[in-house]
Amino acid sequence: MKKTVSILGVPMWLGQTRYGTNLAPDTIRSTGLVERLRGLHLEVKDEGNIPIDLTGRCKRDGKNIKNVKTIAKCSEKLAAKVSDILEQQCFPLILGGDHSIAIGTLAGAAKHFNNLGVIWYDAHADMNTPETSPSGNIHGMPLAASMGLGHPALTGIGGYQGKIKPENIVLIGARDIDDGERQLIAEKNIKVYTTDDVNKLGIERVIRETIEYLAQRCDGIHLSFDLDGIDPKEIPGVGTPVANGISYKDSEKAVQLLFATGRITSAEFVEVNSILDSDNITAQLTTNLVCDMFGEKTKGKMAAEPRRQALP
Ligand code: Z70
Ligand code: MN
Ligand code: MN
Ligand code: MN
Repeated sequence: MKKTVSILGVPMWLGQTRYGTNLAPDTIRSTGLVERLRGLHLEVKDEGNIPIDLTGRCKRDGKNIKNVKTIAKCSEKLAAKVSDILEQQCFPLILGGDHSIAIGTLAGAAKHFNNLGVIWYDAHADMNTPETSPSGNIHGMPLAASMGLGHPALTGIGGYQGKIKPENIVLIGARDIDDGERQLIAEKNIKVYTTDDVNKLGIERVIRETIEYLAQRCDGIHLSFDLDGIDPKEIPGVGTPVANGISYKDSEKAVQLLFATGRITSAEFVEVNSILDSDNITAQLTTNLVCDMFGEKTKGKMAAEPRRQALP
């Protein structure tokens, strides 16, 4: 069966403080994403953007958490939409927006699986709670919220708690981890590959180990790709650049290898900031990355019909 790719934009920026991530879904589209995916003989449906209500915007709704009501509202809409897309047997391709949107994506996706695995490709762990967060920014909290930790308005999205089990998470590229996050990672024994690990082991091995690790339990895998996982020298348009990132070349290889396993059931690309970007280069590279994921540079056929292949 040929799967339809359903593109959904989430123009959210209130998970952090820099305006501009809200523009990314459309700037990414403007670089020709839909046309290129169709060029790979994929069925593509552009579902447009989730409407975001900015009228209720407030700075701090509670203790050390910003814009929680607006983000919770958006997350509910997104969760329902992602769930619909999966119900229709389509592949959700979500374009952020800041990383707070993962709360909604995961709430919508996880209920379709017994054990949804998550690959968190990011410079950050995004595992803070209002108690541990240095910023109160919700884009630093989505993975904790998805595990059931943090503000109840976020952990309860979709009407259930604990979407993702800690043993079904792999972090790749993490290199700016806060104390509270470090504690949580140790306590829950969460698997982490830093950039140094990637450089030492090679990206092929990291991806092979990741899939082997998750495939023990998981019946679906979501790829949550924060562009700041890539080195900021190559990806200028992100709000929180962190040095010593994974190279674009390795990242491209990573998404190709992951998708080629046939086990990735949804994906999101987040944190592109079109105001901080320079000449849309980050939006353009994001489009390239998405197209590479679907096999643009490998085998055209693999894109339409991902097969389970042995990894190198
Ligand atoms: C920090 C916080 C973060 C993304 C920055 C930063 C979190 N750990 N996440 N950029 N995508 O404020 O919680
Ligand atoms: Mn992130
Ligand atoms: Mn990040
Ligand atoms: Mn930090």
